[in-house]
Amino acid sequence: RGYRVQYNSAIGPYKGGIRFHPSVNASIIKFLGLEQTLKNSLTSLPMGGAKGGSDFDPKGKSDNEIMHFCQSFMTELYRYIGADTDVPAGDIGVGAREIGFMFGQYKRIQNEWNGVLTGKGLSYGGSLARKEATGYGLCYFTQEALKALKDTTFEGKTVVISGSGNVAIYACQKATELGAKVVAMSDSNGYVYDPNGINLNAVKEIKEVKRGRIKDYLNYSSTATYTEGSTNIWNVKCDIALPCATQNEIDLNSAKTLVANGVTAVCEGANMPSTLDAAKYFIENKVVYGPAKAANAGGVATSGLEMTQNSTRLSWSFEEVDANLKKIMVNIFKNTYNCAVANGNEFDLLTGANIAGFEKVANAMLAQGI
Ligand code: NDP
Ligand code: 8G0
Repeated sequence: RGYRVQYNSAIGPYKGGIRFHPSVNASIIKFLGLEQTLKNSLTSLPMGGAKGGSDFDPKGKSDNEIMHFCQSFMTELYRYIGADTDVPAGDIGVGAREIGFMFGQYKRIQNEWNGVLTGKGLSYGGSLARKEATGYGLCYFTQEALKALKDTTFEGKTVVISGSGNVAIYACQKATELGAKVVAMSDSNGYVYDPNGINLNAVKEIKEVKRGRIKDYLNYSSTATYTEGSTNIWNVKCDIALPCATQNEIDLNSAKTLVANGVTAVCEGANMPSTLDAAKYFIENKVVYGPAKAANAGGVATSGLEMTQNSTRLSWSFEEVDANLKKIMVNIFKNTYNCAVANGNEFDLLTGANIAGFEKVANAMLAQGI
């Protein structure tokens, strides 16, 4: 079963990812559509909010089976989307391979090249730094938040990252570049702990090339250990936690464990990884809590930059895209932080992001009589 929820187009064309995972249902796609609407507003780029997906399970399927599913999905979706109408992208279970198959099918049906999808390959309209953008942006946001709320940086910090997909991998890369040591990563089966720091090239080979399991990391490191169960990762002591897998992966119990172990910051790469009581617990305990709609907005922001490059028929350098991304993340932190302060609690970036994101959408709707 496939879904596309076009949640709000007050600010710009509908925009948001497509998820292939057996857990997908209408309720999940709707919550993601609302989050996307407020997040896209925060980016300051002209994008409305949407989300889509299917309960199709890509695990264990051949390239050929994936291609046929993507083509069938697009055969139903194409009439609802377009560069100025609704611009989907990847998400969980949908990466460059799937975007390529869907883009090819869209063109086959529509007989037109337009920037209808983002996250495209670099040879056919994709943007440099889109692949890295969500993970990098998460670290840029975290950096700003650490500075403002705790007067500290990534340097010398121990980091735990859940997931080992697109967001997790590039969050690991940037956190390491900024001087931190990432000691644990996971997938839906379990997590690996490597006290010497995760060897990211090994994770990239396992996940990006071989499409394997995180357990295979044991073949690449003699110092690593593997633990079954995806949410056990929050028992690993760390200064900074970056949940980058999926919704509701940190419940109140995990939040209490993280705080008891002295966590300084929890910033969300995934969408709504902390349950509401977990998020409130972080805020009450003055943890630097970066809510998803602000902290992971770098991905969709860079998709916005891909749309700009497609409409102007230009392609920017990696450095140019990355510099724009950084500027956008700093600005998102500022707006979120200012709204949190105005609301009476500088640690409540959750309310700050909701207010900052909502006000712009509401004003745009009022102005247009929607
Ligand atoms: P990927 O498919 O590349 O990776 C997902 C990772 O999370 C995998 O390691 C996967 O493990 C794990 N995972 C997925 N579902 C579950 C689950 N139910 N329980 C435990 N682990 C799970 O996806 P992305 O990295 O793109 O997305 C990760 C999160 O980030 C999602 O919440 C997504 O919405 C959000 N996000 C993504 C953006 C992007 O640009 N890609 C932008 C903003 C937010 P396994 O392989 O075992 O399934
Ligand atoms: O590029 C996008 O529109 C996109 C893709 C995957 C996830 C998200 C998100 O913001 O959650 C956006």
